[in-house]
Amino acid sequence: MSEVTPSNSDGQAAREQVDVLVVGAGFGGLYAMYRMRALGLRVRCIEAADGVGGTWFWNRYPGARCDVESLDYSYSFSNELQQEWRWSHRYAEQPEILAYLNHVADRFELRPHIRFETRVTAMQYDAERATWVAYTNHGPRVEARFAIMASGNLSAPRIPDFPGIERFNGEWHHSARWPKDGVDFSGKRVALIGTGATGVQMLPKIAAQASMVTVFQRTANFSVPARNYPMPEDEEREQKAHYPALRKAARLQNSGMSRVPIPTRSALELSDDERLRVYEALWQKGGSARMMGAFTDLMRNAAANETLASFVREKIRSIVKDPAKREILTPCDHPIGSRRLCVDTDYYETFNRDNVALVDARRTPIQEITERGVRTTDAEYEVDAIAFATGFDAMTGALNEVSITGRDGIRLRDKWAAGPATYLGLMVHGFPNLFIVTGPGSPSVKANMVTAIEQHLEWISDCLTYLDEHNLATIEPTADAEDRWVEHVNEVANGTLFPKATNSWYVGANIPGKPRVFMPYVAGLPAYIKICDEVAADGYRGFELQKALCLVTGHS
Ligand code: FAD
Ligand code: N01
Repeated sequence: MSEVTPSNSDGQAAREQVDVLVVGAGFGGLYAMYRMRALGLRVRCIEAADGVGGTWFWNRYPGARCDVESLDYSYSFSNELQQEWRWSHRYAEQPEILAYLNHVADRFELRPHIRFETRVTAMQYDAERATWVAYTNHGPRVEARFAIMASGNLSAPRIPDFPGIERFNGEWHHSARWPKDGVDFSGKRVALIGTGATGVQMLPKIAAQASMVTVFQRTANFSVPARNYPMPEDEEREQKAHYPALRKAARLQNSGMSRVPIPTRSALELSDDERLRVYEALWQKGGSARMMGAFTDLMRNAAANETLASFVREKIRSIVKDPAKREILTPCDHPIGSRRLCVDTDYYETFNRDNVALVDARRTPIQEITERGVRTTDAEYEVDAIAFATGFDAMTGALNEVSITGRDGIRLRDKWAAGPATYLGLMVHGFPNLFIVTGPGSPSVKANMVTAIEQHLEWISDCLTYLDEHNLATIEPTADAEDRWVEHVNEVANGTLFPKATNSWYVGANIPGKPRVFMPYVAGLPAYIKICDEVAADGYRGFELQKALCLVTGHS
């Protein structure tokens, strides 16, 4: 499958030559291998974990599950796979999604391509040979014509730089590095730091076990109920009867989901009573995509958005009994949906338990971790364990953790010092033949990620076929195309309410010092797919295509 050249004095293989390097073996990396192999290319995947699954390998915290319905949050590329695989619930839990991804790796014989427990530490482009050289923390370096970064956009976990963590006497874990054997919180006092999508999933599970949970919340988020249920046979049968058509339909949806109706009217067209009935029905049905997709203008018009925001605030107030907790939990500083809308099971209800306390970490920020627990500006909270649900260096973290050097010695980290710049979220000027899956400037995190991942890898695979058919050696976006894409991404975002949340990870605000740039492309998946398809049909408009030494410029 690959050529390994032993060249060290101790006989250890020093260099492995393949056609395509894939970094990461999550949803993205697995499909990348499948597609590359289908093109007859030699592929090597490097994965830091000791198994496949990516997100679903690492995030083993209690309550972890998807919030896109599993019938949608799954691969579409094999009809046999989607017909045969059975999801137990509307939203599968982490172990089931991990089992699915293991099944995919086995079924399509992808494991032999993967080198596990190995981290890519640096990558360097050798322009003379038009080759990427990837250095790893052990084993041979990998040399490949093409590199696909399927390293994930929520895969670089982040613990805030609280001083003192090393002297804490209890145990502590980050949600995305949760122990495989789980954590027994029985009878323990637990601090839960962070109330994003992860924290809201964790809390009810931890509270059911621990003697006391103290939740540290900095920003109050909106959350809506999941209303998970065992998969009804008729629902599954119906989906499977029309699966190929439904998967196509998913790509015509901003959400990338087939099971969410496309909105047709403004929230402001309805009377207050009619609108409330719509929201109430959606609240009972559960799920965030249906809620945010109820009307055409929820993310475009502040008044429309406020109708939903006030509905959810009322729900929170009606559930949480303690007036002080209610006040702290009620979001008031951002439009609903402008930070990621959380999906929960009994999150707000859990604050009615006697063993759950809430600290407003905006009013009294966490200062340090002590031997005994967590100290804020006004108190020390003694605990036996700390659960960090403090998120990720999102979108750019995993890419910047690798020292990537492109043409003419440009380092990706330096190039992105003021914020990431890509063309289509897929490629970067100065970094030929390096593809990013769900990169900044792509819709990725604003859609069903599996749909977004499949679309990216199909585009990449078609692109490699084109290069081959036209005897082209390299592809790289022009500086101009990249600049215009970045402008377009910003322009689209500025036409929505997303930038109103100035403190979300969409703008990198959770990482001190990270440039505040809105990173996802929010025109919706169909608009994005249309642009990608047109670019390809137009001879890869905006890209420079190089044939051995002669340069062919795709017109733009
Ligand atoms: P990942 O799954 O993150 O995989 C990246 C892999 O690359 C990892 O295994 C990592 O170890 C490896 N890697 C990174 N850097 C290196 C390196 N330098 N060397 C070697 N290996 C490296 N999305 C949805 O659409 N719906 C959901 O319901 C949903 N739920 C989520 C729940 C959680 C808890 C989280 C954290 C995310 C969720 N997401 C969801 C987003 C999720 O990340 C994507 O859906 C999807 O799993 C991403 O797949 P990926 O292959 O692109 O990246
Ligand atoms: O991370 P987050 P996450 N002091 O960044 C807080 C996906 N996902 O792991 O909001 C105190 O959202 C921080 O506070 P603030 C999904 O895309 C999906 O929860 O910055 N608190 C916040 O409360 C999601 O959006 C699913 O003010 C501090 C929390 O930590 C993404 O992953 C499930 C702090 C981090 O929240 C990330 O979610 C889980 C400090 N110094 C995840 N620093 C599903 O689909 C940070 N915080 C179901």
